Amino acid sequence: MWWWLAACSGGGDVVLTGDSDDDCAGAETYVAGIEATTSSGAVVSIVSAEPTPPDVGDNTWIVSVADATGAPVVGLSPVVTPWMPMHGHGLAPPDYGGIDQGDGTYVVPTFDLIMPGLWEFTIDLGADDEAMFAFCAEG
Ligand SMILES: [Cu+2]
Repeated sequence: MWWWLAACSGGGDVVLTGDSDDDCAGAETYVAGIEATTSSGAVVSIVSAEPTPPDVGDNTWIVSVADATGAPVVGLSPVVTPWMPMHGHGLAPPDYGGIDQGDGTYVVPTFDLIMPGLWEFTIDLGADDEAMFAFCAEG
């Protein structure tokens, strides 16, 4: 399959077997509403993910942002950046800007996870105030 090579050429220690157990060490188990806290104390939550759990192919997320007291934060421009740490690559385009729904939720444009394995998702609220999730795309 061409995309294995396209995605991972030059990636060094690339595992191309179908056994993803080792590939996904460190992955979190996705549940709706899963939370991560940024360095400033904001709480980022993935309130819905289609498909559930995140998987190879097109994914559409809705995330929410709340402050440390739980109050919704509006007016942000959160940016989601998927990354495969074991392969040293992301996606093209690399970044997906969440669209403010005005109630503390943000719709993330569809992104296409191009291969199975461990994906990290950095969500930058601006000024490098980031939360991160890590999920296994089983494929
Ligand atoms: Cu890869």
